[in-house]
Amino acid sequence: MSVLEATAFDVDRVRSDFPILQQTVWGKPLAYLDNAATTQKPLPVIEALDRYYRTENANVHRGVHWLSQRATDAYEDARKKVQGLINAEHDCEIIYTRGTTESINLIAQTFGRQHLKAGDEVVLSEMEHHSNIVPWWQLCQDTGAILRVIPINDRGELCLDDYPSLLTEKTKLVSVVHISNALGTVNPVTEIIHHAQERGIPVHLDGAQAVPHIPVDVQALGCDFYTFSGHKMFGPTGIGILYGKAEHLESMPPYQGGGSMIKTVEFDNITFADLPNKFEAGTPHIAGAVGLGAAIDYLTAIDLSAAAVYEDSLMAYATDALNSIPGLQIIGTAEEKVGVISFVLEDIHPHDIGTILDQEGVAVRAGHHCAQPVMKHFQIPATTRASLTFYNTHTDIDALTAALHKAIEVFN
Ligand code: C6P
Repeated sequence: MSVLEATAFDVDRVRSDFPILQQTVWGKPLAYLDNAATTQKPLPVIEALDRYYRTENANVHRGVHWLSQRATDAYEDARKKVQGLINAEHDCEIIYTRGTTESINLIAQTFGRQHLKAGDEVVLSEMEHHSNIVPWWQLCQDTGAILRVIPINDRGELCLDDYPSLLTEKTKLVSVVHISNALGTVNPVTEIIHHAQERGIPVHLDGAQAVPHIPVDVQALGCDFYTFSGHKMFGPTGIGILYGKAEHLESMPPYQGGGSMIKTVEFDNITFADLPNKFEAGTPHIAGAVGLGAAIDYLTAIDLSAAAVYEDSLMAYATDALNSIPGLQIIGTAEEKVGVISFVLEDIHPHDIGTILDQEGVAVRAGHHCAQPVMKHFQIPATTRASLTFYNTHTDIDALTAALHKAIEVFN
């Protein structure tokens, strides 16, 4: 990549949109490298939340009054923005949830319960986040269905050769992560979907780490379900998305019962609302949806392809910098990798590393990253994880590297 390409993205201008990044922590400039856990929020998102509560707040879909109409319009406009972002065919295929976790639980408890019986199988991978394991495990406990697992290799890539043989007439769903939060691996989802759909098996993709980094087109992918969280893509916490093909969502039972999700209620008969309301019981996170819409506007307004080129060059810089530290081993060295660098350093516990880094103003995550099977594969209890996005800088990486040298000094 040429220097020109790498500098085409104006990171200083973008950073000025994120007030939280201007802070110091323990007297040091903040180097926020925990973006896979949650991203920071740009001013337009903060202002949209403020404006919503100052000028538009009311309940949605209920009132005839002016404010309620405004709140409903804002809530539904945001749904259309999500539809545009992932190129869903219909806006009713976009269901608001609390986040990826709730979206996956919704699929498991509705579609899963409807389609799985004893002996049936759900295919996952060894690199799943617990959110894409536990709901399926719970469902298997209840139904007698079985989990089958696509293994990973020592680079942290899926062993795709083993995948087609896992697909049988017993397989009722393939549910895999698009980009791994623990390793950064970008999975070959087109191939995964192709093999499954050749056999008529639906596919869910956990897109929690993908939507903030790469363009996602659910129609081009052809996946049946796609899930992600607002807070990992510069939007508020407590709002997430379940995309499902209308044909599935229409035939699935509701997840929760309550207001807004019904057509008629009598004590001996209840009929349910049409999509998407059938899956949105109770008062939703209206401000969250509005903030998510503002985050999508923000992402659309900055040059995302220039941001991706910049992010790639920063990943390469960070990988080289960390590889040059004696005793440091990167966990997850996939050919296709985005945003995440997990590592172990000598025998220093990641929590100790994380604490020392914090003293230097460097925010990373240390632990199993809710991906214990990944840790088991690499026979380690935990990693330290630096996760990057387009507002990070070479200075952030230099601060990380310097702080790691300090950690080595402290522990030797
Ligand atoms: N990963 C991380 O630090 P929620 O919490 O519902 O917004 O997202 C859950 C989730 C599901 N799938 C993947 C791939 C994820 O990365 C996450 C969240 C955070 O890696 C918190 S554990």
